[in-house]
Amino acid sequence: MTNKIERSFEELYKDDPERADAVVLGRKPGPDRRGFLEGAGLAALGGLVGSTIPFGQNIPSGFIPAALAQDKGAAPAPAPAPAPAAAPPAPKGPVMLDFPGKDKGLVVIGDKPLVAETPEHLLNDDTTPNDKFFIRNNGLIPDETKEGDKWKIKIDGEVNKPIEISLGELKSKFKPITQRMVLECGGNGRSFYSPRASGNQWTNGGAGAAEWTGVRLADVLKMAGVKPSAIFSGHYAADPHLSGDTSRPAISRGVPIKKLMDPNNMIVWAMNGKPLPNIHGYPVRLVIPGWPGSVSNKWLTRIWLRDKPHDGQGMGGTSYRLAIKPMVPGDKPDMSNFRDLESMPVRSIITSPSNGTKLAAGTRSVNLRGASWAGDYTVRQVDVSVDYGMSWQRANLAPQKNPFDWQRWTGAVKLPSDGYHEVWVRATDSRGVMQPHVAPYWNPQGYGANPFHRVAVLVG
Ligand SMILES: Nc1nc2c(c(=O)[nH]1)N[C@H]1C(S)=C(S)[C@@H](COP(=O)(O)O)O[C@H]1N2
Ligand SMILES: [Mo]
Repeated sequence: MTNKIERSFEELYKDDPERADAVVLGRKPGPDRRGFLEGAGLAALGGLVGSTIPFGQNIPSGFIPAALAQDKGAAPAPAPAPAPAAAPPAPKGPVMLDFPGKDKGLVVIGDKPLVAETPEHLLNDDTTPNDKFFIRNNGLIPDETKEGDKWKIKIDGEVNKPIEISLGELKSKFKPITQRMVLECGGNGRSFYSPRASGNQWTNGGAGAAEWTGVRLADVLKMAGVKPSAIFSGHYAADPHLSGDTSRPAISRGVPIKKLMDPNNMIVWAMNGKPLPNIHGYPVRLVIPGWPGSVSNKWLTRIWLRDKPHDGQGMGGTSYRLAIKPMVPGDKPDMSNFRDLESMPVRSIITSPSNGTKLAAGTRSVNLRGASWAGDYTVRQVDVSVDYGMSWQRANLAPQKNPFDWQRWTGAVKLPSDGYHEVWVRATDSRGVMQPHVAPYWNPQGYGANPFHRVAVLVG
C-alpha cells in the first residue's frame, strides 16, 4: 500500500497508465483509454498543473504533463492547485552534485561509481563548459598524477612495432588539433524506457560538446603500423575496478577497425582550452565521437589492436547492445538476438526556456534555444510544437563547426493565450530518421531511448 502512495506520477503512469488515469484524473478505465482527454479528465489535469490548458483537447490519455513528470534538475513544477485526494504526493527532489570544479546544478544519478547528468537547461551554452560537463565513471576515480607529460600510452597487438609513447612526445611529435565534438553516454535517455531498464537513469543529460585539443588517434596508430590482421581495438585505462581489484579494468571496450581509424577520433589532453580535469581523464583520454561514450576511455593507458572482436569489461551480453529483432519490453532476453550499439541515435533538447518556466500574463511569444545531434550522422531538421504535436514548425539549425559537433538551434513560438503550455522538440537525422514520440526498441540495459524532449511553460 505505502509502496503505491510513494510512487511518483511518472512511475504510476509507467506501471499502469489506465489505472493512473483513473487515480489522477478520475477517468474511468475502459476500451477508449487511448483516446483524448476531455471534460472532467482535462479539468482535473488543469487543476494539477495549476492552470487552464489551452491545447488540452490534443492531449492523449495516459500522458503525464512535463510539469509533473520527474524532470530532474528542472525548476520546480508549478504548485498544484488542490489535487484530487487520491493523487500521490509529489516525487522526491533530485540530488544535486557537490564536486570540486563542478556546477551545483548537475544531478547525481549514481554515487558509487559517481555519475552525474547535466539538466537540459544547463546545456544552453554553444560549447559545454567544463564545470557543466556530465560525469560518468564505472570504477573508482584515480588520484591525479603529478607528472602528466610523463604519462605513457602503449599501442600493441596487431601492429608492426609496438610503441609506448608519453604525453610529452604526443604533444611534440604530432600536429595538435582542436575540434568541438559531442560525447554522449550510451545510456542517455534510459529513464524514458518502460518498463524500467537497468542502469543509471539518465534523462537527456548524459551528453555535452566540448572543444577537445589533442592529436588524431589514427596518426598515432599509424606510427605503430597497423597490420591488416587488426580488426578491432581494446581500450585500457588506469582507473581501478569498483571492487578495488586493480587487476580488473573498470571498463574496457573497443571498436571495429573502420571506426577506429576515423580521422576525427582523438587522444586529447585539453578540454575547452584547459588541461583535462582529473574527473574527465587527466592527463589523457580518448574521444571517439558518435558512439557510446564508453569507448572513449579516460586515464588512457593502452590501445590493443586485436584480430578478433574485443571481449573486455562492457563487451558482450546485453552491455551496450541492442536487440536485433525487436523484443517485447520487459521480456527475458534471447542472447543470440543482440548486436553492439554503434552510432548513437538522433536527439534534440530545448535548453531555453527551462522546464517549469513562468512567464508574465499576456506573454504570447517565446524564444527557444536548443541543441541537436545524431551520432555518426548529422541533423537535417529540427521541429517544434506547442500543441502537443498536432502541428510542427521548423527551427533554425546552425551548421556544425566540424564533424561530430552538435548543431545548435533557435526558434520562436506563438502562444494563443495564458495557461499551461508545453514546448516539444524533435530532430530528424541526415538519413531521414526522426525522434519518436516514446522511447523505441526496448532492450534490457536501455540503450537508444530518444523520445521528443518537452518543457512546460506557464503563462500568467
Ligand atoms: N577509464 C574510464 N574511461 C571511461 C569511463 C570509465 O568509467 N573509466 N566511462 C566511460 C563512459 S561510460 C562515458 S559515458 C564517458 C563519460 O565521460 P565523462 O565522465 O568525461 O563525461 O567516459 C567513458 N570513459
Ligand atoms: Mo557511458
